[in-house]
Amino acid sequence: MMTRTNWTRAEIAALFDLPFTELVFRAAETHRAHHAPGEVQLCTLLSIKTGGCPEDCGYCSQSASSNSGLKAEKLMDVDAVLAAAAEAKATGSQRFCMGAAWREPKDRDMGAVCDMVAGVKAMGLETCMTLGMLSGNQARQLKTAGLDYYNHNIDTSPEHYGDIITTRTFQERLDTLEEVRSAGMAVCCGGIVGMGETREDRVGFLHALATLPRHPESVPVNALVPIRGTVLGDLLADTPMGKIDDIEFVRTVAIARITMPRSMVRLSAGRESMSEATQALCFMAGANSIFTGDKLLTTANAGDSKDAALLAKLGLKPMQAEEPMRAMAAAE
Ligand code: SAM
Ligand code: DTB
Ligand code: SF4
Repeated sequence: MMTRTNWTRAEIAALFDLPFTELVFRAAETHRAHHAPGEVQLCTLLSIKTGGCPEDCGYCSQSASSNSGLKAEKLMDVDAVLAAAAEAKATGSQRFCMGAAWREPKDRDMGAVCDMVAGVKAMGLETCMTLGMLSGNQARQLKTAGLDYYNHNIDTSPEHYGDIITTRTFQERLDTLEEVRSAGMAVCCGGIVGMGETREDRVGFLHALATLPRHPESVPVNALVPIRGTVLGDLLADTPMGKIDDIEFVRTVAIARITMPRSMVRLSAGRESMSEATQALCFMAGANSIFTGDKLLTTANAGDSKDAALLAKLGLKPMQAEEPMRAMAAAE
């Protein structure tokens, strides 16, 4: 059966309005129809170029316009990246995601970045990068080097986007996603909840993802990690903006699962401060991927031993490698 890409905002809003148990039940049914429900994909993140970013994303510690106190660093050496990937492989990770605090890569950095991709791929890990905007030529270079996935988040609804980021537009995000698709790579695209958005924004965010010409193969759903010195971190600490409600977060995960049935839905940033019970509800509602390891890009993550204990408690097993091209075919 073809995967639907013609969801309406009204349909998504109606899903949000369902009684919670009914919504989670429907999401769990969808999950079972398309995935092995007892398996969770493990992904590891590495910041290959930290800080000093010219973009002004209101949530991000790496923006040069934040006062997070993070020191800008140079692009890591290829060998150091490969050493981190080998460690991730040894701890059972399936995918290695490399992130750079760039608006877009400079052509002079592409050689090193492509060597990282080729080296990580040769270890038998799935490769993912997030480097900001890409030209068609850069996307093709990454594909040739062996890049399986490109992460580029739309972050929030088109209407809310300008309140969070002013240095680029929502449309520019979509343009890069198209270049990634044209180059033949799989797409990882999601966003953040808990940035002071309304429920209507959460509807608009999921609607934008679920009506892309092809659903992203991976959909990371992040809960804002509040970082002092960032616009949103300070707002959360100093005003009544408040953290996202756990139940509303689970609803968002459930609707991502229902509207994008074949995608991997990743419970991403924000897990560190989430209770085990909330995480368990997310898995029940169809989340089937997490970031493991002690660190995300610049902030703490739950950590391997905590995660292993949680998965054991819930009887969930790490997923075995999924062939990206098969995932892409399945998403059609
Ligand atoms: N510079 C690239 C870009 O923006 O596409 C890649 C790195 S960026 C840090 C990757 C994603 O991490 C962002 O799009 C955002 O969704 C997420 N992220 C960053 N800071 C976060 C925070 N404090 N809380 C939750 N998610 C965050
Ligand atoms: C995504 O959606 N979340 C990850 C990954 N893609 C690159 C990043 C989360 C970053 C959390 C804040 C930090 O550690 O700086
Ligand atoms: Fe730069 Fe990405 Fe952070 Fe935005 S989210 S400031 S583009 S590193």
